[in-house]
Amino acid sequence: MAHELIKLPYAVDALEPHIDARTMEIHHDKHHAAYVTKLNAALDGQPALQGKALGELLADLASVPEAIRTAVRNNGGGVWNHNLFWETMGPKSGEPSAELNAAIEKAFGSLDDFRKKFTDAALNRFGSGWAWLDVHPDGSLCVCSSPNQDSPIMQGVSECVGVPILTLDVWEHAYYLNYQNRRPDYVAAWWNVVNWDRVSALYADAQKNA
Ligand code: MN3
Repeated sequence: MAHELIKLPYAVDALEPHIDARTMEIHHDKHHAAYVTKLNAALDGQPALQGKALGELLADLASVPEAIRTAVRNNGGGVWNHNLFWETMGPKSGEPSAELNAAIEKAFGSLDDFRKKFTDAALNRFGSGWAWLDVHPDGSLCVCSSPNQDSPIMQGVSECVGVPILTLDVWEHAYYLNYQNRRPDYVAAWWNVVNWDRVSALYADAQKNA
């Protein structure tokens, strides 16, 4: 069972002017596709691992043979993280559900305070990586960032562990064409395309599965 490149849930130009079509095209069709290809190459000849769902595989990297562990961590993380990234954006931003909003207020004080904290995590991530909003097993929320393609679902690897419900790619490939070195402008624009309906649904799921 090979892993597949998911389709974008909207047109490549749907997030304009905040994220331009050319960036979306290259990011999805080239960068994300390459992670899928390299993940499948790493798992070649490993039927037991190929049969696992990606999230399950990444949650238990210790069970992956050492010879391919780094390739699975980097490329599997690259596949999983981008899947969530595409899914939690959209042309219609909306607002958090009442339940999610209450959890945000409890953890951060207000939606604005949450935005500041998440933005800081995205801006302070040195080099390439991701910012995250995670749900802990007790339903509480936390914000963190990770380097490279690491993810909070990677137990024993990531410093921040939890169920991610929102993520932001801060690799330069995510913004360089339109924003060049201006990561703060990219992050500010990205808030306009956060798909709060989807993030709220993921929060509800994370509660159910806790
Ligand atoms: Mn990326």
